[in-house]
Amino acid sequence: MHGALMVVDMQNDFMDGGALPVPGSLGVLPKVNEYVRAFSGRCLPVLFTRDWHPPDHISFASRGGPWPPHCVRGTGGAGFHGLLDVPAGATVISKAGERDGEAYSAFQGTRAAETLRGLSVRELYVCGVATDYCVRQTVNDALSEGFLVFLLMDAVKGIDDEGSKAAVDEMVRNGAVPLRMDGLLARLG
Ligand code: VGL
Ligand code: ZN
Repeated sequence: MHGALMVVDMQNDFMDGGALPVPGSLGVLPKVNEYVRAFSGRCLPVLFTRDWHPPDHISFASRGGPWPPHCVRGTGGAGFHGLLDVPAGATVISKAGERDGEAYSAFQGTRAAETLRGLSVRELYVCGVATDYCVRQTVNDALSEGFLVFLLMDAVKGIDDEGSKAAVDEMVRNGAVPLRMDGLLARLG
């Protein structure tokens, strides 16, 4: 199985109580950890993405953007949640580090596609936050890059419920396959 897990933006600022909280994000954290263990326990690659903004990022309200300041590189808010299982040897993909550009997708301005191809990955399993922003754009770009993409429905959470439903519909229309833990375990064998 040439599959890899991509865990999107499980950072303090996106967790309940953070600067830009995804409501219910802490509720999916245990399931995210289960997926991490399912992959790392089988020596399959696990990649963690992180929003990694400069202090004056264009997406911040101070610059006319839609968001409060969040995930400023090097700050505690940008760190992975303390309960997130990050195995030794996992790959970290930092994104949206340019002052004047937004990048919701883990494939935008990063070496994610090259890294995955270098690992002979053909199937990408995606979980994390936020369904309606970074998960959505990451999945759509992964499909465009030619990966077979599975959306891990029991381990994603969005900022807005309606927006997240629309995002899931869009990802599935684009070719993403919705999957849950039982479906993954069946595929892993
Ligand atoms: C995200 C809003 C702003 C995300 C990142 O990770 O989905 N959302 N920056
Ligand atoms: Zn951001």
